[in-house]
Order: sequence, then C-alpha cells, then structure tokens
Amino acid sequence: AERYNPHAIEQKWQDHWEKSGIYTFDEHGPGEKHYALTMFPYPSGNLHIGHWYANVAPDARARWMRMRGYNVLFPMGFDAFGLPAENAAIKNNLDPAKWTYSNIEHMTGQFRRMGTMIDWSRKFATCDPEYYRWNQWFFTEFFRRGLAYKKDGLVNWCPKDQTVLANEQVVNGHCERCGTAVERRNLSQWYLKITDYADELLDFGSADMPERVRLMQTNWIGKSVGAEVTFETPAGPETVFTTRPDTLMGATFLVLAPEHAKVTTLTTDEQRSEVEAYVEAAGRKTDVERQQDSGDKTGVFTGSFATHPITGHQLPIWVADYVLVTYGTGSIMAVPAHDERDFAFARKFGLEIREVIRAEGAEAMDPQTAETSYSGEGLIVNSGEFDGMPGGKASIATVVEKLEARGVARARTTYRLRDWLVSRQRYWGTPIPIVYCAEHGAQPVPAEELPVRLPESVEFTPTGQSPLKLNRDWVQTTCPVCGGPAERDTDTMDTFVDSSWYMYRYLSPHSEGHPFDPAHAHLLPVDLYTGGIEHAILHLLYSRFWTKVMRDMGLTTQSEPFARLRNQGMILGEDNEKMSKSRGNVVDPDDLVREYGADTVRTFLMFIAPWELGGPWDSQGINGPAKWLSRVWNLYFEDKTTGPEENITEADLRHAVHSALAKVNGDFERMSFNTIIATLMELTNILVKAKRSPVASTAAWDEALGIFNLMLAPIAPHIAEEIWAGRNQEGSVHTHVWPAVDEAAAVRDTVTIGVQVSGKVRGEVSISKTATQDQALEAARTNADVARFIEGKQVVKEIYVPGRIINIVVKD
Ligand code: ANZ
Repeated sequence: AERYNPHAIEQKWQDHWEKSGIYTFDEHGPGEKHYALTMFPYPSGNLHIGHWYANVAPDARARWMRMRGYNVLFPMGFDAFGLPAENAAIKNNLDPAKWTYSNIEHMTGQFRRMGTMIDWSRKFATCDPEYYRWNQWFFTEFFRRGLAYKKDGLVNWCPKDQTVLANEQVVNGHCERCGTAVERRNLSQWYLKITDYADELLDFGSADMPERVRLMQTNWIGKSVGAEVTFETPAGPETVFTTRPDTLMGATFLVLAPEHAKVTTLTTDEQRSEVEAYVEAAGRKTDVERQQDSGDKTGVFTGSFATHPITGHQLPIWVADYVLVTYGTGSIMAVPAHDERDFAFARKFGLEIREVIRAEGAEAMDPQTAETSYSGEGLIVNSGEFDGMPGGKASIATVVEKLEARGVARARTTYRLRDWLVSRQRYWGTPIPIVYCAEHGAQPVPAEELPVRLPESVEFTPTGQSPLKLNRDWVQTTCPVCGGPAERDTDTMDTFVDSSWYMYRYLSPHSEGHPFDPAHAHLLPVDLYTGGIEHAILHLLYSRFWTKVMRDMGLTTQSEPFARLRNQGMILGEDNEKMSKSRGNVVDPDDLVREYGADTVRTFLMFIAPWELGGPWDSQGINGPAKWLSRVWNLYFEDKTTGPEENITEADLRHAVHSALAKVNGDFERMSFNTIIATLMELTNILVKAKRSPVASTAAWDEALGIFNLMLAPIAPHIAEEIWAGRNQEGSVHTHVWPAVDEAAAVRDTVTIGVQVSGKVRGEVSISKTATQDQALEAARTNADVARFIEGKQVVKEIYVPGRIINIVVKD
C-alpha cells in the first residue's frame, strides 16, 4: 500500500469541500445554533504561526460541535483599515486599497490550506464601503442619541504616526503601535460616550470570561465610591473628590493639578514666577511620568489658603503634578497621615501630618518620627463626633450623611474610564459622516447618502492633518438642512470602531438595509469567542459597549456580544523569545505545510502546549505528530502489520475506544486540545496491537476503526476524509454524526496491574476488580511475558496487592 503523503490528499479534499459546499452555514439548518468566532486578522500580508495557533484549535472545536449536531456558524473576515496599509502606501507608493485587497486574497488562500471549516461565503473586509457604511450609520445614530459628541481638549498625540490616540492606545506614556513617546495637544475631536455605560460594563452578567480579563476591564473602568467635599478659598468654593471622607479631619493642605483653572487666581504675586515655571514644566510630562511613585514628589505653594469646613483651620493650597486634572475634580484634600503620596509630599515640604485613623490596638502616630502613612481602615480618632467609628468602607455612608447634613460634602462615585476618542487624522479609515455648515453647525450625513466614500486619489504624506483635508473636491459639499455650502469632517474613525460590531455583520454580510438583518438575531450571541489576551481591554470593552447601545437602539435583545471568551497563549520562538524577524526565530507555517502537510501542522499546534498557555516552538517535536499520522495511515491502509501476535480481547478494545471517546468529549468541552491528541495517540498504540490480535476479525474492530476515524476528523480533517473514503463510507466524514459513548464499555470492572518476578516488572495482566488472590496469581503465572521468567524455577513466595501489583519471588 502507499505511504502517507499529505500532499497527495490535502489539496484534493480542500477543492472537494469547496465544491460541495459542506461548510456553508444554513441558518435554517437543523440543530441548535452554535456561533463560534475567532478574532479576525489584520491583512498584514501573511498568516504567521500565531494565526495558525489561534485558528486551528477553535476550528477543531467548531467541527466537533458540528458533528455533535449543532448548527455551527464559523465565519472569518478581515480587520482591514489601519496604519500599516497607509504606511505601505507612503513608503512604496502603493494604493492602500490595492495593497489591502491583495493581502486579503493571499491570506484567504493560506487559510484554505489550513483546512478549516470557515464559511467563506460570509467573508468581508471592514474597508469594504458596504461595511464601513454601517460604521457611519452607527455614528450618526450615536450622534442623534447624544452618544457621539465633539469636544476641545487635551489629547494624546503620537508625533511619529501623526495622529491622535485613545487613552487605551497609550501604554506607559508611549504609542501602543510604534513605541514613540506620546505628546499632549489641544484639539477638537469626536468622542463616543462609553462612560454612560461604565456601571453596566462592570457587570459581566452571564458572560463567561477568564478572571484576568474581567479584572483588567474592571480596573480600567476604575470605579471609586466616595464623596465630594467643599472648601472655601479666596477664588471661591473648591470641591475635591475623596474615597476616604472619614479622614476629613486629617486634611492638612489642598493640592491642585497644574492645569487646574483656579491656579492662576489663587497664586499670589510673590509665588507667581515659581508657580508659572512649575506649571510649564509639568505640561511637558505625561500622566504616567507624573504618577510614577518612584519619582520624587514635586510641587509649589500658591501662597493662598483654604478653610477647613469643620475646624475652620487655614490649609495651605499647593500645586503638584501628582494630582491629575483629568480625574475627580482635579484637586485633592491631602491627608498625609493616611495617604502615601500625600505623606511623601508633606515630608518633603515640611507640611503638617495629623493622625485620624488608627489600627485597633496600635500606638498613636508620632508625626515627627513616622516613616509611613497608615492607609488601613482602622478606627477614627482625633475627629470629634466621629471618634471610635470604624474607618474606611464601613463608615463612608454614615460619615457622608453627617457631613452632608452640615452642607460640606455629598456622596459621589467617579470612574477612571474616559469617553472614547474616535477621531484619527489618517486616511485609511472610515470617514466621519459629519458636515459643517456655517449656519447649522455639525450635521450628520443622511442615511440615504451613506456611505461617504473615501476618495481614491489623495496625497499621503502625513502632515498631522488628515490627508482628506487636502482633497478640496471631496471636502466641499452641501448642508443636509439648508443645501448651502458645507465642509466634510476630514478625520477618519479609530479602527476599533470597525471591530466593535463585526460579529453581527457575519449574520447577514450582504444586507443592504441593515448593519445585520434582524431576522437572523436568533444566532446571537457569539457562543464561543477566541483570541489573544492583548484584546482584553480595548476591543472587548468597546464591543461590549457597542452591544449595549445596539440593545438600547432596539437592534438586539442581547446585552453581551460574547457568551464565552477564551484566550489562547502565544507560540514563542525555539529560544523562548517572542518570534520576530530581527531575532531570526520566526517559523513560517507555509514552509511547515510544504514539508509536513496541514494535518501535521494542525496536530502539532494543538499538541505542543496547553492551548491557553502556549509555549516555545520545537522543530524536532513536530516529527511526533508526523509519525503518528503515518501510523494512523498504516493502520487503515496497510494490509499487514509486522510484529508479534497480540492478544487484545473484544472487551479490552471496546473499553479502550469508548473510554478514549469519553475523555476526548470532556477535553473538547473544556478546550484541552493537547490531551485530546495524547489520548488519540495512546489509542493508536492499542489499535496497532489489536490489528495483530484475533480481535481484528470481529465487529469490535470495525467499530473501533469507525469511531477512531470520526474522532480524528476535527483534528486532522484531510487524512480523516481520505480514510473515510477509503473505507467506502458515504458522504463526508465531516457531516457525519459524532459517535456516542457506550458507557458500559467505557467503565470497566477490570483493572490492569503489573506483575513482577523477584521485584522486576515483567508483564501486565488484566483481571476483574473482584478477582480472588488465587484467580489473580493464576492469571499472572499463565501470562506469557511472566511465564518465561518463572519456568524451571522454584516459586518461594507470591504477593498480591489488590488493584496494584503482583510479585512472584523465585529461586533458581
Ligand atoms: C483624601 C484621602 C485620604 C485619599 C486617604 C486617599 C486616602 P482612587 O481610589 O484611585 O479613586 N485623588 C482624587 N483625585 C485625584 C486626582 N485628580 N489626582 C490624583 N489623586 C487624586 O483614588 C481616589 C483618591 O485619590 C482620593 O481620595 C484622593 O485622595 C486622590 F487616607 O482623598 B483621597
């Protein structure tokens, strides 16, 4: 018989599947719906090993779900707007659209060679005007609902990419994409009002997401419960936000952010030059630099004082850049005894430290010698009527109530989350569908005029202004209200808008009347969403927000887009470093497919590590799965196998097959792919032996080959299909129903235990769990492997430890 040659079969089956359309999803098909989605790629040009890793395991799982009778939607598209296309255009003078679509074409071919069950009839790219038209439609709907607004303000500016960035795209003060230090600029930009949904976004409801993802989102939203307290100052009342109103009596000074509006009025003439110099220097630092706790605290005195609302004490007002203008009210009451930053600041500038919270049983704090603040909850001290109450969360409500009655405070909750800045000064994105009329201001482009298409010929050199601005013909338009002259907004949308709702578009990718056809809403939500942990905050938070707005618009009844989320790990280079061209440790999946075939690459990527962990590439390791699939091939296509005659019984064989099947089911459910492959490999060993046993002429053998073929199908779809055809089965293995576990065969009343002869393991016997000592020893003595070592010798002792071991001690 022929040897296993993946190249002789893979392309053939891929063509066949495409022609027969077995992967085309039919929303009216039988079975419960199951929507499985893997995050769509950016069309950078090539699928790398990470794409394979991210896609093959979810593909195997989707196939398993389908064979189990679910009606599985498993689509794919391309997240096609963004800077790389534009940068390629600038560098190589290429049309970004041509560059993008040719990459998509190439990558679609690579996906096909992976042998996935993706329904390509649903493919779209977010740069298709038929797609981004709906970004624009959503934008105008958000605008009408007050959820999109334009605002002047300090924004993050990347000097290299020459565009504004959302807060989420700034990592440690640097551009997430290119690593350049981010600057601050004052610009008028569009924002989406995600803060309206802050509280709801903290509630994950039924959405099953990994704990760390929920934690990252929760921290990003940063809800703080506390109070606003008002202090009188020479520039009028100043309100601060605090999470510890119970420490009010310990407030010994106020601090304003350098950009705070009252800084100028509060600064006395004497302090003016010092304060101005400080404010200017602070303007050159990023928020992150300012908040770095390692840094020495800096600040200046304004020369003015505030009145403490309870004691009437005069508290000095300082300016310091550890207070951010964008959080709370941009000013704080400093409580050095109980806040670390305030403590460091007070120590440095010799300001008063006053203890008002004490740990139970602790000594009083000595403000002269104390080395740190105490930020625990403790008990309230030195605070008049509040003394003896527990501090912190336990007393916030009571303390605030009492202060409220005196008219000095009120309860307040703040969020770290900011509205989503969506304007970008680049070309390759969705034009913002707003026109400006001298008389009617900002007006949304009417739905029937959408899409506002990107003009095709533009000058790309990034100037810091949108390239669209230079195209006067495109910019000049008419006002939808009065028909008079008007100008278009020349910015494009953040590409995260595109990915915030794409999972809906797959339901009806060609719908011209809706972003998605409501008739298909029963396919929602996505049942299993898979992708990288790097999207734990931005993409997931944005798409959860988008879904809630869509729900409020009446487009869906769902509040969460994804019922279950799972993240794969990363495949590193063989050197345990991240793969990168500069390190020279990149593994190209195309090369691997040419050498080993797609089925082996698929199998190896599922076998190499627990899927959610990932791990280093192993160029030797891939030979294991390659050899395994050859053995599998021989099992079915070789007439005889060489090796000694074996004695596997029908019961043994059925037990092996059905217990493996039960294990594989459980592992697919919990997405433990490496253990699925391990189980199938073990089962192969047994099948190879069974083929050399009399059992190979029984019905149990036929059943074993049939079930194994089906179990192989999700993992290695091409070889499984070839085996299916080779066994003269009808149709495709991939549309066949998954086998049922025979529970009686899967659980067994026999155990396999080792047999030692004089302490050395010589063989194994399968015996009933309830076997007597005599029966067990008899089975051991007659076992061929064991018999050889006791023949002609004198048995001096026999030991049987039920369920564990038999030891036969002999003497010559
Ligand atoms: C007095 C106080 C006493 C505070 C104390 C803390 C401990 P989170 O939990 O992150 O919300 N704060 C308020 N606005 C600020 C700003 N714009 N920039 C920097 N810090 C600011 O933090 C809330 C606490 O951070 C507030 O509670 C305030 O300090 C400070 F024993 O007020 B606290």
